[in-house]
Amino acid sequence: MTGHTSSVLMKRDQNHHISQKDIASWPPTARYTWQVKAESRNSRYTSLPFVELGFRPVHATTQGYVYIPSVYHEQSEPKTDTITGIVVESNLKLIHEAKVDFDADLSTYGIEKGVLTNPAEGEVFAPPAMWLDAIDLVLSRLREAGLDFNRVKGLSGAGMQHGTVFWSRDASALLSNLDSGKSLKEQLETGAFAHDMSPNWQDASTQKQCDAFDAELGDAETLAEVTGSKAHHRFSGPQILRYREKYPEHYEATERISLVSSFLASVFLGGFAPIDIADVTGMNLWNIKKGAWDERLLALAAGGKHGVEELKKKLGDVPEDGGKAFGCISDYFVGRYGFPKDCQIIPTTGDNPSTILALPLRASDAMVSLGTSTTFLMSTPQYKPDPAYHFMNHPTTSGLYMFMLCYKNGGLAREQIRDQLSSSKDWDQFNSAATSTPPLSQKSPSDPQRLGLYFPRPEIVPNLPAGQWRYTYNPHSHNLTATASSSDFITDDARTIIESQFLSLRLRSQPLVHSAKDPQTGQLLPPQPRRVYLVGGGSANPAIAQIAGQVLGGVEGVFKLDIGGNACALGAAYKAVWGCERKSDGGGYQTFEDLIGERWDEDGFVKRVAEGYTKGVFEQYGEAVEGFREMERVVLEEQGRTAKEAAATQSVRDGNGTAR
Ligand code: XUL
Repeated sequence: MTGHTSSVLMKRDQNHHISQKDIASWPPTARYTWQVKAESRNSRYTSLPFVELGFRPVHATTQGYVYIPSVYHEQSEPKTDTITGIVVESNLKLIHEAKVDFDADLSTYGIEKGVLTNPAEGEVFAPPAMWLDAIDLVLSRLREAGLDFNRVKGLSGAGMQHGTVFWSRDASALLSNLDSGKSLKEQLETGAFAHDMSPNWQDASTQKQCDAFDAELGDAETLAEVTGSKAHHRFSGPQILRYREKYPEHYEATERISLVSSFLASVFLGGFAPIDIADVTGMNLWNIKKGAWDERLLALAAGGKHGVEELKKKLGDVPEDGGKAFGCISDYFVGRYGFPKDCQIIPTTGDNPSTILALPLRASDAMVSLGTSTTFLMSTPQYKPDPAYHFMNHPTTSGLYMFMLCYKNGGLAREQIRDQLSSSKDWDQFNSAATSTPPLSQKSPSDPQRLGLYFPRPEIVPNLPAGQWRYTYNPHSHNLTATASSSDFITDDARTIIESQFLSLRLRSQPLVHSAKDPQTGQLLPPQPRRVYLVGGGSANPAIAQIAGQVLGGVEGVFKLDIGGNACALGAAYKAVWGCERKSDGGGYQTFEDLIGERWDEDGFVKRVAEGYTKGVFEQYGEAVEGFREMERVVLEEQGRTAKEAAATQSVRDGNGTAR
């Protein structure tokens, strides 16, 4: 932003400033129409579009006029079996929340944890028709919860990343002519899809296609350099390639391919919505530096150069601006629920990009989502791709990237140890075992450090089969010794498993963090995150929070988002607030971080739950990172993984990318 801009509410056709006092005196049920005008350095009252104000907001501020619902796949525990609608005011306060649990509410689809499986081929998928039912159901639950849809000024959402939805050639006409007297499913299920299932992020059916993707650009490193990630089973590029090979007629009959996020936006828009600028980087098809589809990878997915244009058409254009509305809501939702006709559809994004929008995350802040799986997210201006993890475009802010580590083993692995400790599945027992064991089980500095890997499910980071491994590491001699077989459980495992999960995060995020001054003493501290934010089910556990701070550090400490709802949904709602209310001064738009930062109620929204950097302990874990890296390498080699995969346990490579 170049010039200073402030917005005021203006009564329509009158140059009359509305003050906080005026707003407070409005009767709550009256209907008002106001215009937002901008005072900027160069021009008075010119640049902002007209904004209708419906009923007086509950907590009115001079900017308080937007109510946002967000529909998404839940980020925290478990990940793919719910859809939630939340509503926030423009001051970011959560006012409504409703949930649909696929297994409990939509069991007629025969799903388990929200998905269907075909184990013989490693397939995991879900019917988009079920999501249509879930959208109608969650909106009717919001209505039951008292939401007046007429107040909703904008809507965004988040969808499970990587999943693809294949629309038919009739879909566009069907989407734009929906009858609000009938359900979405009734009208779309039979004609709108070229294929009735959508692959899920847990799908593992595409090894052959992944090998082809890695090989297409030379190797996994180059693919990661170009697209932000090496080939992954769940990524849409390999999934589209397999879909075309397995169902050639369905591919042929596909007019448009959406991600789950753009599927949501398309339904709300009543027409095909573009794929979002962050979610497109979870496909292995988008050239991040060029900001365009990579034609070599499109040709691979499409079966040759001749198919590139057709596939490009199926995928559509990807707008750079994650805040610019796609248009107004479909009449279906106006008629059925009472949304205002001009309710704006703001680009929807993936569940992980949405999660980093749940707070004004600063560079060097880390977010750890502790659900069934674990994800580690950072917002960073550095582009340092590596096959071991993901770099994605930031959903709102050009020049920033999202760094992500995604583990399949998280909560489930901790629960397994908890259950070995306590037949009554008691977390207190697990926590007291974890906190009474000294760091790395070292009773004295000369003791070796105890390390382990605990994977009840095959892991992505590193690429290992299910199993448990335990070692000791001597940081002085660098000796690593296998100590026990997988069945040898001891009480120390409660601590070792938490340490193991955080050591893996520390190992891989090392090159993205920097030295900073201790706010109390002014002393320069070793490189570490400024803050560690915990979200998701595991964030409520004090033992996990304490060990997170000891291993990862955190100049200002470890924090928990304490705002109800959950991070992924809130991020989507905040994105809608930003899209609807960001100011423009002609030279650009107010950034997401600035807008949310201004409205962010630090004391109300986050809670400091544990110490971060602790001198001595942090350095002790620094030594353990070396042993941990070596342990992963040895186990990978033992399991017959390639030397390259073993080398991928190294921390991120140096090298600067170009910001988009
Ligand atoms: C990220 C990933 C998962 C899904 C879960 O790459 O696959 O986090 O987004 O919803």
